[in-house]
Amino acid sequence: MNSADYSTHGAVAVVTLNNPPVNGLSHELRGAIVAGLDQALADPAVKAIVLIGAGKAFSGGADIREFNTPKATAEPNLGSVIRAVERSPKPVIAAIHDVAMGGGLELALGCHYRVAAKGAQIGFPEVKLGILPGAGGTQRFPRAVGPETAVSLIVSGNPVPSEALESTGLFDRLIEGDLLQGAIAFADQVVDRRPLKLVRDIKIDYPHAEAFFAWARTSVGASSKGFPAPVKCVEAVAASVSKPFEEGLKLERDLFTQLVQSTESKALRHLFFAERAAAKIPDLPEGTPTRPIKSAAVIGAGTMGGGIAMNFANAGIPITVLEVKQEALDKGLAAVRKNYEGQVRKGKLKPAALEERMGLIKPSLDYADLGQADLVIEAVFEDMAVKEAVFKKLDEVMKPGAILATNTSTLDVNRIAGFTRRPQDVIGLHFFSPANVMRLLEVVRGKATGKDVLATAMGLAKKLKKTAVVSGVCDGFIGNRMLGPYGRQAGFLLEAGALPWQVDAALERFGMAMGPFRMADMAGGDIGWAVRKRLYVEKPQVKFSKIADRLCELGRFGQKTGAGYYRYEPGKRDAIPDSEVEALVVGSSKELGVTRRKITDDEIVERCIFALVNEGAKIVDEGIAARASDCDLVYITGYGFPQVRGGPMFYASTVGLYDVVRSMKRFHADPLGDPGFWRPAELIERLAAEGKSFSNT
Ligand code: T1G
Repeated sequence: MNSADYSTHGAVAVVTLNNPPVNGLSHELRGAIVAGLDQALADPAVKAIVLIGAGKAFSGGADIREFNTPKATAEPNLGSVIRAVERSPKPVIAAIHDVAMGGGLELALGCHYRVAAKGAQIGFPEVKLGILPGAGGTQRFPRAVGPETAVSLIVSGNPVPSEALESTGLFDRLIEGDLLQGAIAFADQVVDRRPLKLVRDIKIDYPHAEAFFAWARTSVGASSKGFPAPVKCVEAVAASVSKPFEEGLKLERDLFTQLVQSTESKALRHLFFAERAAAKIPDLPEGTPTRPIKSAAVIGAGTMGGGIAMNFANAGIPITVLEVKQEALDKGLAAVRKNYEGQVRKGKLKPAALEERMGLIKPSLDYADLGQADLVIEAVFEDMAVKEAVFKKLDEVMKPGAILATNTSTLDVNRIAGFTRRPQDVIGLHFFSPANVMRLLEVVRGKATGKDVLATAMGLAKKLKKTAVVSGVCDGFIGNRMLGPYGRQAGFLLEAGALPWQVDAALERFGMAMGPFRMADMAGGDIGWAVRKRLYVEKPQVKFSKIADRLCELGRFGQKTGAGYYRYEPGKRDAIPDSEVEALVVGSSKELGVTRRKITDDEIVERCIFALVNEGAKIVDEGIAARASDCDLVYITGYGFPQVRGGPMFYASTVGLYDVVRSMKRFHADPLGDPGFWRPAELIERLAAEGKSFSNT
């Protein structure tokens, strides 16, 4: 493994890339490819060479496991391998199946010929890692497919199937049937063709270059705010038209070096690994048996229930939706259909697919209809008494071995499991609204949850195309628990001297998709009010600004009531600063005897973001989250934290934990509304003292 196998078929040598799982171009594999080439060149009986991939890919690109290690650039680096291929006096044919991405596609572009099976994913995902193709892809790909197609694929980072590029010069043939046999037959046909043509020697004749690249720079720049890589991709591709190949290659290398050292790229690469790490559960061995999920059910056809049902229908899993009243059921299914119709209008869904998916969603008013489902998800009102009634009923009707999941966003999953005689089958599947859009799924593991149930939930998440993060049981799990101190600190800032629109603007300039007060108005102030009322009883030591309650007492729940922290014109969602709220805020400070002071945007960002970080560290300390990067993933995929900052914990590491702790101590001396708020988490203090960052956890 992590090598290249060599064989000959008549006059054709075959070098097979073999580095599971996707033939990442590791240092060992790169050396093995060159060795295979040399062996073929040294054999006079060999007239042509085929490069092909073992397993499920030609190559998924550079081996990401070597990132940030010396091996990534050790010779032969990918550029050297590609030059060795180009300098071969015997034709080299790339035979592509399943995946040719990133460096894998760059390797293929260095070959004299390329043949492919239909359906192979062809693309350059580098931009999603905050970099650009760094082994000649920005110079060779435009020469093979034209500048416009090259800009589209390199800037988007999304792969296309090989047949979509059939009309370009990328492939010399699409092979039906056995790829290897087809490639060998093709090699036999071209074995004597001379001179050997190289993609790098193609001169691009593109009269629209100036206009196209001016447009591309403007439009890509506008749509990639905060992400430096896409615009640099355009620059590199432009050079393939305006400069000789070697000069273009040098520009690509310079741009790659700038990007790979950028904080944005380090953040995006951190998230790439975080997403994969989250799937690894320390005490859940690979290959833990799972239960088949051939059918599902959801209790409740409200916004959440309907969105959840869509996830299953989108994945082709039939799902029964149960309500207590026909009217609620009809309303819920109508909302689902309306959602799909919107996707059809936008061209994101074919009309036939709409009916197919609606056909997978079966409405019901009778629990007996659920009995044979493999999984049921409760998505009813967030009240423990209601959950108790539902789970006792589910315990009666669901077949043995069915998984009983709750979509609760904060309530104790252990208590819910206790309402049944099968706590090992109970788990939390916390979807985020709108459930058919938001990628995050918090998988809440109860103390009794079976390992097979957990493994099944993780596999289901992948099938539903969700980013699953495992959480232990605590109030708010990971995301909402971190949101608590963040919102409390924002409230205290209002009493100290800030206004809602200043706090929101500061955090949105930092990169948050939505500031805390606009978010509260969107979610509905009454939701938070109910949680605070529960906490006033259960956790009286947790202090809150009274401003939120004051607004709720006035019936100002946000968008749903036309006024909250902001006011809203009828039918509009634009948040308009409101002098009534300003008067209420200033009045609150006066009542508290607080002399309002100027609050800078920096202080707003530090106090709110470090509040997230401190709670995240406590969550890791308590083992609720397995690692700090899980907290990052939750905040990026569920709460609109800016990707280019890598998540709250990664951001704190880039600031430096020593400085974060110093800021926390400064805030502790001026705690605003809660003297106990700024006690640094043990994990942060320990890492800061050791000069470490969260990536060491
Ligand atoms: N190297 C090593 N391992 C990789 C890998 C790679 N490039 N890509 C995926 N894996 C692992 C992944 O971690 C997982 O491992 C397993 O393969 C299955 O992945 C110079 C510098 C290729 C389309 O960014 O897009 O080339 O968790 O579940 O759904 O210009 O993986 O099972 O242990 O995603 O079938 C550019 C990223 C690198 C490719 C397959 N390449 N990967 O999807 O499987 S930069 C990428 C993907 C570069 C050059 C630059 C997908 C896939 P495990 P999976 P999949």
